[in-house]
Amino acid sequence: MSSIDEKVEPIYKAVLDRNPGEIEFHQAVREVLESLGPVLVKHPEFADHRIIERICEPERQIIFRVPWVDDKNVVQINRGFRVEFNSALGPYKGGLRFHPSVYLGIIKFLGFEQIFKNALTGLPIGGGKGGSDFDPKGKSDAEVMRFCQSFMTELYRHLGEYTDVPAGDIGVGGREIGYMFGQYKRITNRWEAGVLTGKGLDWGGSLVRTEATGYGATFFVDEMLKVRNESFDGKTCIVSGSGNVSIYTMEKIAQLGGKTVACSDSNGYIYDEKGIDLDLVKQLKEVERRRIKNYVDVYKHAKYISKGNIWEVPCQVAMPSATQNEINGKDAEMLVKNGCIAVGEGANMPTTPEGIKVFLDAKIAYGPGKAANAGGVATSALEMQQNASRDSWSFEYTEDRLRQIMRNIHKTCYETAEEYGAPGNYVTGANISAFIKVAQAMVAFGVI
Ligand code: NDP
Ligand code: 2IT
Repeated sequence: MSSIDEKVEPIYKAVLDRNPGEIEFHQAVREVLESLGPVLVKHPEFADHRIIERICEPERQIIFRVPWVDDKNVVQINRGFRVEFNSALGPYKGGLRFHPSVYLGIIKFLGFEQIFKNALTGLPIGGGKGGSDFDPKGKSDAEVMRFCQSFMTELYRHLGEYTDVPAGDIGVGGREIGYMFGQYKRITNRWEAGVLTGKGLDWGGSLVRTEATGYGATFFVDEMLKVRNESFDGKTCIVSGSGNVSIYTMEKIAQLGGKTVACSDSNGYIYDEKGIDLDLVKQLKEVERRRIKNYVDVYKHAKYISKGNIWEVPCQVAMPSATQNEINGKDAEMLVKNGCIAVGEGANMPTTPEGIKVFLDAKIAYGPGKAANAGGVATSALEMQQNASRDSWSFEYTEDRLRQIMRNIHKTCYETAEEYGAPGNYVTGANISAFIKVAQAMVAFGVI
């Protein structure tokens, strides 16, 4: 781990004391605070206004009971969260995660990251995140519907197109957004498109939103490669996960001439030296909701490695697209040793601090999540824009906007890193440029 400036250290200590046990939140805060020492030298007004202290404290945290009845008529109780972290730049914006590991510390790390990610998009969105410890795996469609309806029956009062606009994340896709939008509409008697993003195309959704995070992350890596006079053409790639972000990362990699040979789920990974057949992955995951191991039922030449470590597969480009802390220091060393030259994070905080250090020391192209995966939320903001004007844009136009946004994010991070004496360090570039944007708005608003 690198060090925190002595002026910032007491702020980090206070975060640890005030948020005991929330280790993922501590990790996310530390990574940003490590970049901020030089910012306070150039902008002493941020210290005078105690901007860092304020940014680390969510504006509002909502925790609620989510009771529902399963198919056996048994009452189940889950816990729901929405952390409305920062609204300096726009309404709270960020996804909902349904996964058994969810607790306040996970939602706070994600909400904190989201503030800076959203600032990088250049679009008017603040940062928030929510979710539940509900596990959608093995649940029937009717159970998922009843859960989503109960979740929204509490959450709706906190939402609104100018207040807080959720979307998907792990375990929340088009189906869940549909159930939640339906319940919001029923309770409020308002057809308010701008209250959720990731909607279906027939009822206010945007083309490209489904693809956006994966496409955007791949565009970001493409930009990093261009700086090095490289491209995806002919590169062997590894993409962890096999959900929304992973699938559309693999799709764009293929379109840009790369070959993905491995992807995974929480049980194991598949290796297909001929290149993953994406139509089959989509059929298994999006249509049939099955496991990635079922891939080898169709392709006998491919291998399924149960409980294996996907990062042991040699590659030139790695795109972690499953979950937090999926690449540790040893994995990072293995990747670098095996010839990996670029890492683009589709997932949020997938690399541990030790892993990040390995990538930065090796001077490979490393695109941190808050920059590389910002295409999803950026396209959510484009969906809000279409909803506000009751318009819908073509696929080509929307993808062009996304590509341009990712180029701009890359440029901003690259130039800010140079300006602050850390050329090529996209972590520094992303943290500093995003922080300054949010901080300037907060100074303008006074003490609120
Ligand atoms: P999905 O639910 O569609 O897919 C998640 C994938 O990751 C699945 O393959 C899942 O495997 C795997 N996974 C989830 N949790 C774990 C775990 N604890 N250990 C190992 N594998 C795990 O989610 P998304 O694709 O939407 O999200 C993936 C990542 O991208 C997350 O970090 C999310 O925060 C981030 N992200 C998502 C955006 C979006 O627009 N959806 C935008 C920006 C970032 P299994 O089925 O076995 O659980
Ligand atoms: O982590 C993320 O940026 C998301 N899950 C997408 C958030 C959004 O509002 O589209």
